[in-house]
Amino acid sequence: MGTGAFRLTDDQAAAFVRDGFVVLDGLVDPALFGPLRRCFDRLFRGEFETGVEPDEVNWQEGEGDSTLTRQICNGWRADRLVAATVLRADLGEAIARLAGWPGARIIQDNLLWKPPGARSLGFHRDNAYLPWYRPQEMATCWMALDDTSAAGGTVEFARGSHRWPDQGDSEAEFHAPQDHRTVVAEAAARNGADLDIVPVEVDAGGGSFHHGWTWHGSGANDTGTDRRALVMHCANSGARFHRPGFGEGNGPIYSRYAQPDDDAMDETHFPILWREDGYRTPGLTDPGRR
Ligand SMILES: O=C(O)CCC(=O)C(=O)O
Repeated sequence: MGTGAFRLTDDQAAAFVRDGFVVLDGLVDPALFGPLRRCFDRLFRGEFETGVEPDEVNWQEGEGDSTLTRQICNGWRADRLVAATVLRADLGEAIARLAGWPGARIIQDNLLWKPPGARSLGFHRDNAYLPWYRPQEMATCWMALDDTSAAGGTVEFARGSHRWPDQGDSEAEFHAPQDHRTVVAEAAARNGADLDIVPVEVDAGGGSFHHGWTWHGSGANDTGTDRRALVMHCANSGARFHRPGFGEGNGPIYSRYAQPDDDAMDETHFPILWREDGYRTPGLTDPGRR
């Protein structure tokens, strides 16, 4: 990206509509690779710069299973540089345009760290975990902080799967299933579709955007190098809580931010990154302006 803002091309937007994802280079300024990797070190050690704990901490140094992919969700609440990266207006704009929304707000970030030898993440579709808000949609930007490869367990997408009509998900194991592709193979068969799996192989700083109904997951890291990724999952800027879904998907974690008598999503907890009328939640930092 250098220091300029990211701008989506028409070809990239067309690929997203056709395939349910698009792979690209240059999403993250190389000057931030080192500082962001150090954020991963700190957060997985339990050092939270702002004093606020992330919403989900699934791995910590000294306690976590060394064969699992390390995961933290909403690290932006804990760390200012993570916030400056996953709350970027330019990426929010790209996500909103791809999803066909008037704007984008952050729902969840993921710090994913798959060290050498770490196991897979099962195939899944993000929208299936979101019965707690409406519209029940997510669109995502996945940013690699290391060079990625199929052998290194990079994220992989089933091309065209966002258009498969049968949306009946089997509740699959997310962390380290025996075969991370079993559920997507079953889904392809239910839909009479050919399974075309595409790994995101990019240099550090590259990555992808994907649709909330696109099947995706990743294999084990069979290389000798780390695979770290920073992920921003966004919703429509106008999203509101949906109480009947609070107990399902990841609702029990995120619906704690609802007011007792109002379904509005508070921007303190789910900031608006970009809206077509020029609005952005006040006070959000951008990289380089910490
Ligand atoms: O990085 C991965 O392996 C999975 C990422 C993922 O599930 C996502 O970006 O939605």
